Amino acid sequence: MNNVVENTALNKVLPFYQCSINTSTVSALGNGLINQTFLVKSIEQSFVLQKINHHVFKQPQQVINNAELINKHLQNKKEQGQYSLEPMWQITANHDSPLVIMDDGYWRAIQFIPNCYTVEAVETKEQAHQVASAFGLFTSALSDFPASKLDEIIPDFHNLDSRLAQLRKVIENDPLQRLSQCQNLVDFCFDQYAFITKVAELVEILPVQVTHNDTKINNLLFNSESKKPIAVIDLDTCMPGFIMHDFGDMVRTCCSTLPEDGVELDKMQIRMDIFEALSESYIDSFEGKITQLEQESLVIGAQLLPFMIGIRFLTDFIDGDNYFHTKHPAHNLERAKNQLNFFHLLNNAENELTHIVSA
Ligand code: GN1
Ligand code: MG
Repeated sequence: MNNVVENTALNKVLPFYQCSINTSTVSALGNGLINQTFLVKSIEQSFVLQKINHHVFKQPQQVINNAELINKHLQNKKEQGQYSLEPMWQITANHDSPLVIMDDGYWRAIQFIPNCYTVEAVETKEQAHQVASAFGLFTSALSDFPASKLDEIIPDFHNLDSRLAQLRKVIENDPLQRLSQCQNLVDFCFDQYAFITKVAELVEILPVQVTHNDTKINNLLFNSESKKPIAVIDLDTCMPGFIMHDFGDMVRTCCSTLPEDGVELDKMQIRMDIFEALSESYIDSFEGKITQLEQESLVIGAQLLPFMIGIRFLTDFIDGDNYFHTKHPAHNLERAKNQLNFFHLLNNAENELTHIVSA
């Protein structure tokens, strides 16, 4: 999918925030695969401007509402000394709403916190501890939030059976005749009966929590002086879910020696020291509120997220790259191979992972 925003669109949307393209500088921000994000800087103000991908987020107003509800809850917790990070507020535009609806789609702005930076990849154990603590604190602070108040932004987002059903459907149509390039990967996915059954049984009995569902290190803001996380960002996929999803996505994005689209698969390994740090700090951040079953589910979550996202990349490849931004025609296929290979490595290492999580 293409990732271009015209200047004319920016020209129309910026006046909603009391600025214009002539009085501000606008630069692309981050590497998201779905939304388009910009940093807008003028003499008076700086803010983050985002064009919401409404093919993915079909009800942008719900995305905005969920973020407001979550922020208010986090702010209350912070005032009670029970949340040490910052909420990330959306900015109310000229017409008194954080959502701006334009001819070309949906826009919103988010506060910009100065003296902060984001990190693209975990380098050190210390960073892994920080990632796990921050996302753990976030879910822990939301543990008494009435999850039913949140809209389910993308139904069945982390539902393995639905993701497999989407793959099944797309291979029946095979619109670009790409199946022949990836039949072995498709077979690999459907051959995982034992794992698929294990997940189906587990999701029936795990407690539901408000989870973030996109727990990469680049969804944290770090303070330039303390070098510590000060906020969890990108609340777009916050929904009722299971903590194994958040832990699994951290493992998926922090513990591989390759980035998610890296192609030198023979060089891929699990960074066990990073896994150990994630596991220790994530469990600790719940201060005893995590159940035995949830703790045990973390290893399955670690295997599940690369598996599920591998299936999603593969589905999008066969479908013709309609969902994720891609840079070349094989990009989704390379991502799928990478993620399914990581799943395979995590399966082989199951005993070691289980030992670490239960230590
Ligand atoms: C998407 O755009 P970004 O990076 O925030 C996707 C996640 C995937 C991720 C893979 C709404 O997130 O689920 O893990 O790409 N978000 C959505 O890089 O589908
Ligand atoms: Mg995201």
